[in-house]
Amino acid sequence: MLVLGLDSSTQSLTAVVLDAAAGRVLHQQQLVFDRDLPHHGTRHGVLPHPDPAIVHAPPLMWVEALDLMLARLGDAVDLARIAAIAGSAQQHGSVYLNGAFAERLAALRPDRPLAEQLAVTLARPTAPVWLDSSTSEDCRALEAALGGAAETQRITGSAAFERFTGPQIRRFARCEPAAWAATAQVRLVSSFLASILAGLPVGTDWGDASGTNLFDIERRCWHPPALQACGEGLAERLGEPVAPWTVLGPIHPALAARFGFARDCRIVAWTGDNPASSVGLGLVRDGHCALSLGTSDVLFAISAARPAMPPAGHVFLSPTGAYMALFCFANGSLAREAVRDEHRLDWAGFSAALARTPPGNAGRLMLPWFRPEIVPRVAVPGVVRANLSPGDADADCRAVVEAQFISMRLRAEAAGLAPALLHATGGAAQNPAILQVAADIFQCPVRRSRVTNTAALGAAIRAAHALRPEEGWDGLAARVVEPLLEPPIPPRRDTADIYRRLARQYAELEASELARRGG
Ligand code: XUL
Repeated sequence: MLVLGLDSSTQSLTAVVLDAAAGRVLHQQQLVFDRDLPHHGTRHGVLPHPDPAIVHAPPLMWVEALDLMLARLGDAVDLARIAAIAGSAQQHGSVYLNGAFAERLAALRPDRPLAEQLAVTLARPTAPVWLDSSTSEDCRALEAALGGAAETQRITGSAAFERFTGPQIRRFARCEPAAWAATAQVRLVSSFLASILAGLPVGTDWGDASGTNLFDIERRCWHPPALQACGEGLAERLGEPVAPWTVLGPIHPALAARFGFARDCRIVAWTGDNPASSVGLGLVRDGHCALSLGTSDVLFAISAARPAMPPAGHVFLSPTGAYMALFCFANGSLAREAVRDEHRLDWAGFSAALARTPPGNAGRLMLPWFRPEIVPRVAVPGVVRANLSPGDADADCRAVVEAQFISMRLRAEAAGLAPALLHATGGAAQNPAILQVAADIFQCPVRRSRVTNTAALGAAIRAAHALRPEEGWDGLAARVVEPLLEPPIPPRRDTADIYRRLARQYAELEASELARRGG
């Protein structure tokens, strides 16, 4: 049985074709939005804006990428053999569609580009994405409506966060009431793309619904007071949430004809990239932990019981129905790239700088806030260097990487997470020098997958599971994921004290900088 997994992330669209029976990845392919679809004018997958708090992307770019990817896949694989397609997308982003959406989807023609046919269905030309931090006012209003931040976190899994879909919808409804009135449907990036494949508007899965501040994660349904606080008639506009393993139906006949899929190829609900990645890394058991080092840096852990999270953390639902404890940092790859570029290095040069500098960087520290940060909340960007000269390229490279993992370690400790092993994924996980720093700072082994995009792999595995649930997640993880994992990178035990001290210094520096900014 062949299955296809797609991942529409911040900067690219990736496809993984999996032979689920043989447990073998047959084909992988990636489209990079800036490079392959330059006419949309994105930089790092988002539209440049003078206000760093406002970060949007064009939904038609994602549609065009899907169209192009499926066409290219058809040149490499016999798509008639694909039994099911599932997908994942960057979390939280929202797409606003008018009354023509359902009708236009139903009437899609196989001989015209998808983006051209769907352009008239957008009630808002751009979609705010997870990097957007413009909704603080809406977060406070939503928390007030739900009885405070702690109560919001208890009900929805998270306090109100700027990038979450509920506050984003509220801001749009407040600032652009006419466009909101013309909005018939709101979809997350995941459920928007799944709707196109299925040929009708489909609901958002529990995993991505957990990133909205609108979803009751215990009852697994929208929370009416949260909907009420964010926009009139939101229940109808969002549609019912669906379980992540839902088979939505067969592929749209027009898409089957356009790309050569069989008419009975199944479309499985899409989810967020982090939940999908948990499956692609084989995190199907209580206590499994991972680092995702992509545009965002994310630390997540699977838990059978609901984890108690500090205010900065989230609880999402994973594709297996378990809980996911998660912290997301906005200064991930863009911060590493900013340092690399500032010193005119390539990744080999960056790794060499890590090799030349000692663990702990002789106490040289950086707060890597190149853009607004989510954890801790930093609205106005600004990099802080302590004992660190910005001209010292080697120390600067180590400082940014150590800062990122120390910040993660501090949040993990606050949540009582003590990983015995970390799975690693994302572009930066391809760099062993960076993973060594993670192993040293967390003092546990780190293992990465040979498949760089584990969200797309996870999506493919989810497609296989939805068709044949009897094998179970453990079986799929053992057969498909385990053979792809590289040997663990062990921590250097003599760095434990160095990083215990550095973590304390970092926490003090962060606290004093936040106090200075607050005052
Ligand atoms: C998670 C988050 C990011 C996006 C990036 O809460 O905002 O990791 O999912 O794709």
